[in-house]
Amino acid sequence: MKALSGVKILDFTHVQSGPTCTQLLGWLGADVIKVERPGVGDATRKQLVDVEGADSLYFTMLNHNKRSLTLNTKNDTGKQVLERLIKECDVMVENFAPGALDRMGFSWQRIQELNPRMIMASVKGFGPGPYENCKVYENVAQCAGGGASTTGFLDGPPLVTGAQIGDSGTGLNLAIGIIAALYQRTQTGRGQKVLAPMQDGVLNLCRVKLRDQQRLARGPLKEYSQYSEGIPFGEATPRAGNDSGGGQPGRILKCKGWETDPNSYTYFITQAAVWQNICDVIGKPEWKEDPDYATPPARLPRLNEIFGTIEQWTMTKTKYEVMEICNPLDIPVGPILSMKELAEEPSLRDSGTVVEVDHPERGKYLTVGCPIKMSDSAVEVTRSPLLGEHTVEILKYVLRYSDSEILAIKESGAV
Ligand code: CAO
Repeated sequence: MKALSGVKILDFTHVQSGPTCTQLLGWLGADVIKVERPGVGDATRKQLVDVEGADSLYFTMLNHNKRSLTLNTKNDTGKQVLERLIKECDVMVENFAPGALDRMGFSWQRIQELNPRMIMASVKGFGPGPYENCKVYENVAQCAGGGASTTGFLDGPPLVTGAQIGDSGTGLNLAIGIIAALYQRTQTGRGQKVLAPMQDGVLNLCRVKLRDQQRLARGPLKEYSQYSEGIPFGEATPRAGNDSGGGQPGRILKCKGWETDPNSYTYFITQAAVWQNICDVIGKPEWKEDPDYATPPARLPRLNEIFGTIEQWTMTKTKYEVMEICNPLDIPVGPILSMKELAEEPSLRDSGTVVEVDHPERGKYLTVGCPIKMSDSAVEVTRSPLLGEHTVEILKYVLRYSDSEILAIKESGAV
């Protein structure tokens, strides 16, 4: 028994945003049936290929715990099979370009006629408005949602982040919407439409920058480095480098070995509550009582000097030593961990956050496991399906077609 046992998902998703959502639902126990175009499949199967002839890591890492059914939904027989799937499933998830489902003949109205309990969940690049018909990929969403304009350094161009907040972030929003709609359906008996636009998802994650946009109207943002550097603010929330987005100033500081190791850095937060400990650790006990340093407001115009002094200390330690010294003193610090270090970290393997999976075409590989841990719904990560691996199984046991009907479906070219 898993949290979503018994829930059937008609998974029409591709690339990253939608598959993130359905993979999470699969981890939580739903039966996820991924519908793919015969002979082609999800485009990511063959993108960024590293093992010739095998599904790419891009695909496998987004499609665990799913079954694959090939179906040409533009073929008449294929449409009939899709109708049966819609009647059979609880949730349909898609992230096609705007209008693609309508063009296929499956508008929301038609889906409701076929199954009034159906929850129809979509990722789109934009919500209603001037850009609603646009196709969108991750970095477009990061740019249009406020992420890029507020990321990077003041003297450089806008930057996108490696965290896939537009795709994977929006996929998570969609999953929350679906689970809420499933709960509401237990009261109303009706399905509903769930929409998660990528621009909305990114902006939602950038809320502290919208906060700062409004604070800017009332004066300079004193916790930003540019304030202590005397650089005037413009009209919009500026890029803030590695400044902390909260009320406790923080920076990325060099650690021992930074000259050769690009990740020999630590994040260091000068939390007000532990200022005394910080002064002792960095060898500046006199700052504890000095009115120029003793209080958070007094420190704001001096952040460059303060972090410069702290960095003189962190440069004498490795990023791990900084952790070991600061953690017992309650000083919040964090090492900059590389992907290599994360992949090799035993505790992340133990917790199921990084998982090794075996695949018939590519052998063993690493993937991320479920980031949510539940005491009564354990997650086992199972490998992604090969294209059409479960077509016959689904036609026979989920849709209850007879052997002769399955033969006819195959002969029609629908699967
Ligand atoms: N059988 C028959 N046709 C199928 C099919 C199937 N099983 N599955 C898909 N198709 C068809 C669609 O109906 C569509 O046909 P039309 O153009 O004739 O309507 C066609 O395949 C292509 O679909 P698409 O437009 O969604 O795909 P694309 O590669 O051109 O665009 C993307 C990809 C991601 C830009 C677009 O889907 C999109 O904007 N999605 C919404 C936003 C989103 O999720 N973006 C994140 C992607 S991850 O970075």
